[in-house]
Amino acid sequence: MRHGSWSLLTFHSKGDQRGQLVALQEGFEIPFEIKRVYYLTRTLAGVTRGMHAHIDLDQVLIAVSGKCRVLVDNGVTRESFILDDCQKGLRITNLVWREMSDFSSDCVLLVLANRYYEPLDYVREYSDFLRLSTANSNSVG
Ligand code: T46
Repeated sequence: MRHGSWSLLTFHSKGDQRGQLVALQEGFEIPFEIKRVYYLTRTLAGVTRGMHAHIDLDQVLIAVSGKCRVLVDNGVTRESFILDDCQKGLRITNLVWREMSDFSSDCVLLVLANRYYEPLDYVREYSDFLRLSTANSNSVG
């Protein structure tokens, strides 16, 4: 049985008296090949984003400024994280339903992904997600 999974990563800061610097390298701090970087900014108050899962996508979400909430759900377990620290990244693997909400007005949510943008990789209906998640967990040993 294998369901989608997530984990919280911690990044070291190379800070000194001038300020902070966090470096992210493929294969070191980021445990996959980085094919795409995007960021969510200026999300309006009260808005919920996401509300989908991916069939084949590994991502790390980092609030480099401000904060937001990320709810993750693999069809069996759900967990809610407040991302408010640029030294923390939430890694989300395949077949995890995600909802991002409670964005502060200064929130910049940086996302690193292991694949190029592919609209067909999105699962936008929760019932489809549950069906795929169950089928996937039954098909692997
Ligand atoms: C995810 C969460 C965390 C592109 O053209 N290229 C891209 O790489 C992406 C990610 C999006 N887009 C276009 C597609 C839409 O027209 O940007 C527009 C907004 O995307 P979307 O509504 O999918 O954004 P969110 O905030 O709901 O979800 C995004 C990612 O799409 C998704 O993969 O995991 O952030």
